[in-house]
Amino acid sequence: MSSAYVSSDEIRDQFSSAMSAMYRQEVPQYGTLLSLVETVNQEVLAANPALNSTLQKSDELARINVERHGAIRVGSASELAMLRRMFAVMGMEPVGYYDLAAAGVPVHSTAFRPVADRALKRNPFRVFTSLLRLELIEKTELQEQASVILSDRDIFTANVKILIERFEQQGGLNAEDAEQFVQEALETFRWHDKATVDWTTYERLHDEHRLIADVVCFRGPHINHLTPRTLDIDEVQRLMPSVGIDPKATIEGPPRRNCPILLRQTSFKALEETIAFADAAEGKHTARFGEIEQRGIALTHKGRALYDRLLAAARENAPTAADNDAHQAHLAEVFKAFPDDYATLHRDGLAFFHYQAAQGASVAGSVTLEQVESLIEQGALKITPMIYEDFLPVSAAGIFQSNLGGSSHENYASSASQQQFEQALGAKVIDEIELYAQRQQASLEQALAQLAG
Ligand code: OOG
Ligand code: NI
Repeated sequence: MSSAYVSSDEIRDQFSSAMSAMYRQEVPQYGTLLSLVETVNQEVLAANPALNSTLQKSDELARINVERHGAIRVGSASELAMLRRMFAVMGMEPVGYYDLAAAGVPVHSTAFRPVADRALKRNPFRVFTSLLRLELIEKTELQEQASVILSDRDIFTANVKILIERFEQQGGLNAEDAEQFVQEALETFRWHDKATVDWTTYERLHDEHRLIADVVCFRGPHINHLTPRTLDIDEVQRLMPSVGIDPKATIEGPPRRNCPILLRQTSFKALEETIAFADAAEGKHTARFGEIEQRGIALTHKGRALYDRLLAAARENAPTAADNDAHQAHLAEVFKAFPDDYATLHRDGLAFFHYQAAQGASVAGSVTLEQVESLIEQGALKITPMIYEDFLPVSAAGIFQSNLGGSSHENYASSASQQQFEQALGAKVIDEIELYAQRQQASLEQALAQLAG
C-alpha cells in the first residue's frame, strides 16, 4: 500500500534539518551566522508588515530560517551516479549544468533539487554538486595517483545502498526505513579530520589545485557549506564582522532592486582546520564555510542574456577598489538598463510568472497571447514572480574562489562538457529554463480555464 511510504518531500525535509544540526555542531561559526540571519530576518519583518503578511499567507514564514542549499564535491563518475540515486529518494533531480573550468575551477556541476511547485513549496532544499575533472590535471602521474586514491574509497554506507535499492524496487520507504535512510545518508556528508593520504601526497595535490586536495584526500565529500535564506543580504554582509565573522569581499550576483532578480549570495571565508595525515603528520586544511542567499524572479532566455551582458559589462569596467559598497553602487548603475517593475518584466518577456484569475473575473471564449497583457492591465489576471531556484556560474565561481585562499588558478582551456557530465551522472540534466517555462504555461492555462469558468 503506497500510503505506508513516507513522501520524498518529507524525507528531504528531515534530511536537510539533520544536515543543519550536524553542520552547526561541526562548524560553530555557522551557528553564529544562522543567529545573525534570524535576527536580521526578524528586523526586516517587523519593519515591513506587508512582507510579513505575504510570507505568512504563502506559508513561508514558518520555514524562513530553514536552509535553502548546501554543496559537495565528488571525485568520480560512480560517486556522482550513486549520489543521483540517493537524492532521488528525497525527490531531488539533477537540474542545470554549470561549467566552472572556464573560471579556473577544475569541476563541472549540477544542482539536485525538487522540481514540482508543491515540492518546492514544501522544502526547496538543493545540493550544488560538483564533479572533479581529473582530466584537467596536466601531470599524468598525478592524475593517475588521484584516480587510484579515489577508487579505493566508498563514500556510501552499506546500509544506505540497501535502502536506495529498496526505494527503487518498492517505489518508497516506510517510516522506519526513511528514518534510517536519513541517518545513513548523513554519513556521506560528515567531516573527517583524518586524511586518507600522507602529508606529501596532500601537498602535491594541493599544489596542483587546492580543490583537488579537498576532493581526493578524505574519506568522503564533506558538506562544505549550508546556506539559509536572508531577507536582507546587504545588512547581513554589513553585520558579519560585528559577530566575529569574516565575509568575502563582495556580494555575488545582481544588485539590490525593487524587483529582485535571480540570486544574490555571499559567504564567510573557509576556516582553517587541523588535519591528521596518514603518516601521522599534522597539518591544516581549509574547506568549510557558511553562506547566505536571497532569491528573486527567474529570468527567461532573453532576460538571462540581458543579465549576462550587463554583468559582463560591469566586470569589464569595474572600479579597482572592490569593496562591497563600491561594487554594489557600480552594479546598480549598470543594471539601470534592466527593467525594474513586474509589468514591464512580463510585457518584455524577460521573466517568469505565476498567474491567478482575479476573484469574480471572467472572459468569454478563448484568449490569445496579446489578450493576456490586456487581461493583466484590466486586473482580471494577476501575476506573481516565479522564484529562481537554480544557481549562477559566475557567482558560484566567486564563491569557490573566495574559499581557495585567493590563490586563483588560471582558467582551464578545456571546454564545457555536459555530455561527459551526463555520462558520469548516468542521466540527463534537466534544462532549468525549460522547467520554468513549463510551470508558467501550466499556471497560465489553469488561470485562463478559471476565467473561462
Ligand atoms: C560550491 C560553490 C557554489 C553556490 O552557492 O553558488 C555554490 C562549492 O564551493 O563547492 O555553492
Ligand atoms: Ni552555495
